[in-house]
Amino acid sequence: MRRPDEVPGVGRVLVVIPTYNEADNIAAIVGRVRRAAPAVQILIADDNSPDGTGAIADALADGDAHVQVLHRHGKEGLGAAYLAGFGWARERGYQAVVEMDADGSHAPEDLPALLAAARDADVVIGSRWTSGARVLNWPLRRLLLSRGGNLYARLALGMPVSDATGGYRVYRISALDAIDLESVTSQGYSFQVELSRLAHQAGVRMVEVPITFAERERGDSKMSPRIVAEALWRITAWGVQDRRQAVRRGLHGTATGQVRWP
Ligand SMILES: Nc1nc2c(ncn2[C@@H]2O[C@H](COP(=O)(O)OP(=O)(O)OP(=O)(O)O)[C@@H](O)[C@H]2O)c(=O)[nH]1
Ligand SMILES: [Mg+2]
Repeated sequence: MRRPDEVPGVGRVLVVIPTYNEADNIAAIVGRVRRAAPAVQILIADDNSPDGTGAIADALADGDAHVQVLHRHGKEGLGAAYLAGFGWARERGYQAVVEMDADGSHAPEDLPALLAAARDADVVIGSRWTSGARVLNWPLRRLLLSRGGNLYARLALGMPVSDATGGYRVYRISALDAIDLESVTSQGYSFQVELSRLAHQAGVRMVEVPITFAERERGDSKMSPRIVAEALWRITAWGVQDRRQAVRRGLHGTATGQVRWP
């Protein structure tokens, strides 16, 4: 018989929600996740937000056994918060983790579709740029940044992923085990690109599912020119590295690894 805290075909799932100053959003997003996917557990990974998000998270956890909080010392970026959340999930025997923003941009109502896709995949990317997806209320400059960033990532890294920068994803723990997470150095958006690249190179099964993405309504974005610059130089450096490796492989006549892509 199926246990009530297991997602069919996937197992125990932990939704990791990183937060920095999301006091206006965290209760609403947790409530929506609980309604949309009652079987999952939620971990709020808060970087000691000055606006008191951590205390609100504690109150939510006190009232609901499906909610837990990871208090971190200070702001270290999205990537570090996710890596800590992934480690937390692995230590506690979860079979899959979900990445989700706290600001409502990632609709919890799309989560059942992502989890259904995870039955036959190791990584599910909630995509803004695949057929059937919708992007609501985004200003033109953000649309252009996302489209341009994804085009550049695809060209530089040769990944068949339409939304490599997107942060609404399901990872099976077995897929994370196949990736050298110790090598991950990204802090901002490039964290998503770096994980896409490593998953692609590891040959795990990746699929994209269309999502409805909405601009945040409350609170401040943590997007900054520094985060964009980090993504740009890292993608460029990875592209150069991949090409050098391909040339070396060609010189030594080594066969390339097989990548499964349903
Ligand atoms: N723990 C932690 N969470 C962070 C940090 N930076 C951002 N976040 C969270 O990561 C998620 C995404 O951040 P956003 O500011 O929404 O960034 P974004 O979605 O790329 O930008 P917008 O589209 O402008 O909202 C949110 O839940 C943030 O609270 C950080 O340094 N530490
Ligand atoms: Mg956001």
